[in-house]
Amino acid sequence: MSLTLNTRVFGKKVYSYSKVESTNEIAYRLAEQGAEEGTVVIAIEQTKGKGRADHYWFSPSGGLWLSLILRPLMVSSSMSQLSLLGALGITTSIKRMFPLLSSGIRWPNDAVINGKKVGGVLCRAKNEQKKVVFVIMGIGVNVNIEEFSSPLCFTATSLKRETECYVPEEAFQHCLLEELERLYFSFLDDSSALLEEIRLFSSLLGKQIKVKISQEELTGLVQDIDEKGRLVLRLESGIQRRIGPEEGYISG
Ligand code: BT5
Repeated sequence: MSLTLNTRVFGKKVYSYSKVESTNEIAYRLAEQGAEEGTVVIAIEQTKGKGRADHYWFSPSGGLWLSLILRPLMVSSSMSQLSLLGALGITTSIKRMFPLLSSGIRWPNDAVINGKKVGGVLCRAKNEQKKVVFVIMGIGVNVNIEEFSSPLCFTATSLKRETECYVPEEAFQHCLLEELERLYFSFLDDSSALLEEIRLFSSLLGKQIKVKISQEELTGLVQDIDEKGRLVLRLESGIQRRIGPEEGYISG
């Protein structure tokens, strides 16, 4: 894999750190100061890596922890699909570098290999009058992490664990930025093309799952992911429910 970065805008400006609390926080501040679309903030280690809803994100050295500044011309309601786009970018990068690994997307923001989480996405937007001013797309990928302690050891994996080889981190980072740029501009151009690719890599389609929505837990069959990035679930009662990416998470 070449070390050249073949992108037009993503990663042309990179802020690199050895240790930070969270790359998302730094990227947010830079975006407020006017940093351009495609600017990347990357760190070897995060001490307060964040997941959704203030979940923690385990981010020791050996992983790829980066945040990308986006300035899409879109209404804030379309922004929910960007987490899926990020998860798809992780998945297609894994496919490009390791075609034999069976990686997929687990709605709404996970990249998985054989059911274990290898990467996650956290998007945070600044909106004004229902329009997006900027989005910070935070991406975490367990590249060369060798060990996870409990309870992560039951649910997480890394590229090194799956391939049993050291993975060149810079090559993976370039591949990821190239895939994210391709998907992002294709999405801005025609969101239906992105949806097709999301469906193709979705590990949940046709599966029986449990989704937690605040205090409620729903069980049903995943029928589709719709044009708004919502999970289309057929409940045991036969009723169909559409669940937005911010509304719930898979609990089983
Ligand atoms: C996510 O949240 O998956 C979003 C992860 C985004 C991380 C990136 S790293 C760069 C940028 N800076 C940040 O501070 N964040 C972003 P969520 O779907 O809520 O998943 C969080 C859950 O995943 C946790 O509650 C754990 O169960 C699990 N988890 C934590 N660390 C993990 C890891 N390294 N690998 C796999 N699973 C992990």
